Amino acid sequence: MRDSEHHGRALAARLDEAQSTGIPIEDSTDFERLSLDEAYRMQHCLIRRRAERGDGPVGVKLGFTSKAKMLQMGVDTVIVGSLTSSMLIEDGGSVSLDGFIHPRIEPEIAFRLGADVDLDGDDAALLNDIDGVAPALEIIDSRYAGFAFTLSSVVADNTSASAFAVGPWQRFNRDGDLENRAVRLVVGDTVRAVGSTAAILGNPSRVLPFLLRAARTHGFTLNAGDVILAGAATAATPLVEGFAEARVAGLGRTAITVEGVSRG
Ligand code: 0L1
Ligand code: MG
Repeated sequence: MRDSEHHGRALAARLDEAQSTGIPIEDSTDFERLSLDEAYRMQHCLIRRRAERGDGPVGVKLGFTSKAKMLQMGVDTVIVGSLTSSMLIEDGGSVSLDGFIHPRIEPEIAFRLGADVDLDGDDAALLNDIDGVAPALEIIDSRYAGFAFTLSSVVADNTSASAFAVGPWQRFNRDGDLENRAVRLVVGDTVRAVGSTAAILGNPSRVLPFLLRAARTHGFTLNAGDVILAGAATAATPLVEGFAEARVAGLGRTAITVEGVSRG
């Protein structure tokens, strides 16, 4: 095995260990030094490790899809992470804080793929392959101490992906209007954020061409049945014990119960 490959695998193992033990990585310098290509390769390595223990991929997520977050991070690119089966919380189900480091939650729009995607298709191809849309919640949990990351380190850390819930699917109408739907996030029985789907690149459907390009460039596959989390419609807020709900006008809601005590 080449030295660089060995080093990459060792770094992926550190991220995997931080996720499974709940002990954050204090010194993330090695992850910050990665190029974007190396960071995506590390993310794929991390996902292969999960798949080897039966936690296979079930979709993808996009991050930095709001202009506000791009500006905050000083980046002009969306990032892509992988969703795996153990991250899925059943709609109406519960999750324990015990499994996280310093979790935050955000309201999202989810798309579902009705067919395997031809990555060589044109930008509209992916839009044609979407067969469902739903309100969603995403729990993000950086594996770095203090939630501190750079573009490369957060991509290596699977874009902080940690858990997600999806509400009832509705048929996706590609000409339907997902733009400017009111979004409300309740956490711990308090309304924590209100916003609009317009925060997601002006319209959540606009993330799809970005995803197709990122899939081509960075080696993602997009398969029938996959969930696509399009990005957050409001800022993320700390996850606390109690109830959490995302409600999207005209789309419905998804809710989960949060139990236990955070380790963070
Ligand atoms: O889902 C997201 O928008 C998160 C992207 C990664 C940055 C973060 O952890 O806040
Ligand atoms: Mg998100």
